[in-house]
Amino acid sequence: MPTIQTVKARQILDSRGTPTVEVDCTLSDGSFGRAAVPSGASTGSYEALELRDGDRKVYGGKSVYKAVTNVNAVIAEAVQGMDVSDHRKLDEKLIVLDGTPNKSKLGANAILGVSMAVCRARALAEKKSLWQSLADQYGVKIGTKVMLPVPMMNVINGGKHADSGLSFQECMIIPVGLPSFAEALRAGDEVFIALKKLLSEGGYSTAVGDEGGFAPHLKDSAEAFSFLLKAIDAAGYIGKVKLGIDAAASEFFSDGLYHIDGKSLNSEALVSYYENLVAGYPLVSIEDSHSEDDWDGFEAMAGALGNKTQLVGDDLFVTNVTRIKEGIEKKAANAVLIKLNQIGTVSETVDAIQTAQKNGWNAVVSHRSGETEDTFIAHLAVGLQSGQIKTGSLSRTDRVCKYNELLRIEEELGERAAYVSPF
Ligand code: 2PG
Ligand code: MG
Repeated sequence: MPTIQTVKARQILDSRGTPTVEVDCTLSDGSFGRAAVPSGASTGSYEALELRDGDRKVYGGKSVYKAVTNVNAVIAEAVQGMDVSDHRKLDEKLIVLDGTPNKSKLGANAILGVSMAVCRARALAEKKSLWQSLADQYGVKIGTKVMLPVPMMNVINGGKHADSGLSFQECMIIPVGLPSFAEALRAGDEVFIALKKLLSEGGYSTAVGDEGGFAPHLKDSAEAFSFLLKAIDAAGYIGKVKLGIDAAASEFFSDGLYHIDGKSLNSEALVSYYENLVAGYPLVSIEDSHSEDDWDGFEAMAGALGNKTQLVGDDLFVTNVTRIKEGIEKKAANAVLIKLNQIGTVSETVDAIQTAQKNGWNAVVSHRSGETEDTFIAHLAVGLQSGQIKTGSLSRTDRVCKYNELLRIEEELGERAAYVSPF
C-alpha cells in the first residue's frame, strides 16, 4: 500500500459563500484525493470545534486561514510517509496531534479535511469506488445486494435556514414505496415540481432556502404538511412518499419553553403536539424533537412514539459515541443523525454509525446546511449501508450532487443494487 506524499489545504467557499477548508492528498503511487469540509448553521453545543479566524474585517470573521495553516504546517509533516492501509491509525494520529477533546487546537475542519482526502486517495490506489473502499476499510459485510440509502428531502425550509417564519427547520419528503433509488429520486423531484406550482398558485414565494427547499411564509407546520400532501397527491405518489421533519428544537427553546407555531409549550406538551402530528399525517421521522439538553423530553418522546416513528437525535448526539451510548442507555431515541464534521474524523464517524447499527438503531448520514460540491457522504451512506441519507432538496448543485452521485453508484451496482424502505 502506498504512503502519504503530500497533503495540502486551501480555503474555498461553501454554498452560503462562507469560507471552508479543502484538502488535497497525493500518495507515493501518484493517487490523488480531494475533499471539502461542510459547515452547519444550527450547530449543537457539543460539536467538535470548527476553527475560524474571527477577524471581522476578513469574511466577517469566518475565514479559515488558521485551519489551512494547521494542515499545511503541522498535519502535513506529521502524516507524511504514513502507510494508508489502516485509516484508523491515521485518524488516531490526527486526534493525538490535536490533543484536545473537541479538536480545538488544530480545528475539526482541518483534521476532517485530511481524513476525508486520504480516504479518497486510498480508494484510487485500491482501484475501488470510494463506497467500496470505505466498506472494506471498516469491515462492513456486504452480501450480494448493496443497499442504496432512502433520501430525506428537505423541500420546505424554516428555522435557522430560512426566514419563512416556520418553527421547524426542515419539512422533508421521503420516497419509500419505489423500486430503485433512481425512481425514488424521480418521485421526490416530481413532488418538488408539483409543490412549486401549488405554492406559486397560492401566491407564495418559491425562492429557496439554504438547503434548496422552498421557504414560503406559512403560518404553521400543519399548513406546510398540507401543502406537501397536496403536492404528493398532484404528483401521483400518495402512500409512496412519506413525511419527515427536523424540528431542530434547540433553536426555538428559551426560558424553559418551546416557542412553536405561535404557542409556548413545555416539554411534555410538546410531546402531545408531535403525537397529534403523527396521528394526522404520514409523518414517519422526527429529528431533534426537543432541545439538546432536554433528555427527559427525548425519553418521553421515545416512550410515546418510539414504536411507530423514527426518532432521530442530531444536536442531541452530535455523532459522538459517548453521547450515543448514553442515548441508547436512556432509550432517548431510536436513530442517530450522522455528520462527519460534528466529530471530525472519518473513523469516529464510522464508530458512531456502527454503534447505532449494533444496537438496532437507524443511522441517517447527513449533509450540513453549508455544503460544497463534495459527494463523500453519498459514498459513506452506501459503504456503511446506513439505509438513509439526508441531503437537502431537489435544487442547488451542493444538494443534488449527492443525489447524482448515488445515481452513478446505483448504475455501477447494476443488479446488485437494492432500495429498501426502513419504514
Ligand atoms: C441539521 C442540519 C442539516 P445544520 O440540523 O440537521 O440539515 O443543519 O447543518 O445547519 O446543523
Ligand atoms: Mg438537525
